[in-house]
Amino acid sequence: MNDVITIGEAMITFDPGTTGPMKFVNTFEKKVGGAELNLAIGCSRLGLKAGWISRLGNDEFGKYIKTFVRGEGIDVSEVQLVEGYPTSLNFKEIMEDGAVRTFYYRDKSPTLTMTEEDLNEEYFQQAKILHITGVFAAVDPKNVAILNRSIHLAKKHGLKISFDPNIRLRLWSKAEAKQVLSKILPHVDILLAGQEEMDIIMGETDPVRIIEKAKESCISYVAIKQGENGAVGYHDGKIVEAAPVKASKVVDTVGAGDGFNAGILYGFLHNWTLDKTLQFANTIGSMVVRVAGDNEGLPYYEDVQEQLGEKERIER
Ligand code: KDG
Repeated sequence: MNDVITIGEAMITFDPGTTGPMKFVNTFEKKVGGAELNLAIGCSRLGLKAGWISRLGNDEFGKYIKTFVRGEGIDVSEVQLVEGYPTSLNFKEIMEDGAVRTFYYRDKSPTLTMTEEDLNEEYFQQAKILHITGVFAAVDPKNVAILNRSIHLAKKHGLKISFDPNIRLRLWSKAEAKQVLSKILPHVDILLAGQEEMDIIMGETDPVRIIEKAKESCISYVAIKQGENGAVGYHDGKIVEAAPVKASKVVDTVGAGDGFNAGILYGFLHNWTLDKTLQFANTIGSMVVRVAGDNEGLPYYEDVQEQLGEKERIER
């Protein structure tokens, strides 16, 4: 049984060999990225069983990503390689101060070949949490029907629905994001979001107001990500403000939110207190930003224990 299943597109991520404007970068390192996939990797490294539903091009990059994901211990039984749709690409720009921009080549995404009928109901019967994000909806409007069907199957089989708006303004406008994502909110059990995203969807930036509105939508678990300022959570009638965990160095912030989400889902599945879960998730976020790449910095469970001082770190 999978603890967490997720649906989304992955891309070959080209990480710049040097900082500065992408147009002047001459060397790139081939890596893998994709918000939902990063979440699955984060969960798997922590020791959860994760499954990923996707389509990749039947090309060298698609084969590489599938092998890489399988190597992370993720269930790829619902990942297919398709003809005629090349695996998507993402070039990253990282400035000296850590500011990141992404340049997507994902107009003909292999996930365009997916329909809601492709979702395997049995897969949903064998899982505890369905994690979905706004990236998949933004890749193509027809993916909204796939997300809706996945929500239906998740509800039918008693899965909790975890949702991160993950609004990518390179893929759609604020108005489009609000229109689609506000309709997903009433189905959500676990909301994992940034304040700016909730401003777009709800018109609120204040965590307490966001939590109040989330409660109106019957969302029972909320974690508002505030990056270097920590996080605010809500569960069981309690609001908790979690102190920030300072990163020793910020190299690349991409993937930190996905790592945070993995930490929250881990704490949720282990019935941890909200305080403990938020601290765990914040710690993971601070570990991700120290490493270049969308998922290379996602820690294993024992790495987080060492970082939290719960386990001795032996260097040599
Ligand atoms: O959350 C990080 C992801 O956004 C990144 O790995 C790839 O930009 C990306 C996307 O759209 O999924």
